Amino acid sequence: MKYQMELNNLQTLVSNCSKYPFIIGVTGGTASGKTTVCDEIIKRLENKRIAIISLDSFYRPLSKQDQENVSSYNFDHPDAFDWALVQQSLKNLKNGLTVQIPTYCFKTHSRVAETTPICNIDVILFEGILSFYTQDLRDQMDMKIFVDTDSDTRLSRRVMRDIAERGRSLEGVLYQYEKFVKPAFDDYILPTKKHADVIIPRGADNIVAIDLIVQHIRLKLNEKEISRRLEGLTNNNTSSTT
Ligand code: UZR
Ligand code: MG
Repeated sequence: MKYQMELNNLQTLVSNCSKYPFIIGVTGGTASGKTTVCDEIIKRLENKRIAIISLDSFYRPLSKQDQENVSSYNFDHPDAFDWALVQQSLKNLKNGLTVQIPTYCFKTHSRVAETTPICNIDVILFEGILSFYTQDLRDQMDMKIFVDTDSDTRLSRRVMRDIAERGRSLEGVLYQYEKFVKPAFDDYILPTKKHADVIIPRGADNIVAIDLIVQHIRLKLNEKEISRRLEGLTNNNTSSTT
């Protein structure tokens, strides 16, 4: 009897702990360090059931006409993303379902046949320049992080990265930045900062902020574990008393 009461109390205590994945949205301007922040979080958690999902995977495939004029296509505008698919994917993940993440190819500007299945995950880091863009997406997130890195730093990183990794010219990178990247940051990305729970100044250099975030995630994972064990206890108890 006493055992049952204690069990009921504990159950009430953790009833708000979701058995489903803890979803963390990570946003910020281009080259702010979103991916690095995610990597640093994963490194500290030593928990294998963590996945990073990138909004880049949900770019819309380009039409033939857009492919022909690809230099004037705006990849930083919200219209470039398949919001219906990304919203449905995050909703399904939140409900514990297996989701196939599309693979977008930046060479052909299309989706390739191969997808990445995500299932049995405790923590999902959903990162991208517009990952807080819709209310629907924000509603699925348990924590929202805005990586706030100085715009000069971001531009210089973007220049280095696009030249080294994406085979672009300096002129090309600066043209794209002025024409698309910067206006999209001002019009669509910066306004989503108000939705953040945590704003990280200096991005991945901010070890204190990353450690604090990791502590919070650990707490949530512990609560989830307690919830799981309690459920096991309850099930055992029910089956042994019936
Ligand atoms: P982040 N992007 C590329 O240019 N090529 C790729 O293969 C992947 C992304 C660009 C994208 C956007 N726009 O400006 C930016 N384009 O990277 C978003 N074209 O990614 O937040 O990591 O900078
Ligand atoms: Mg990135």
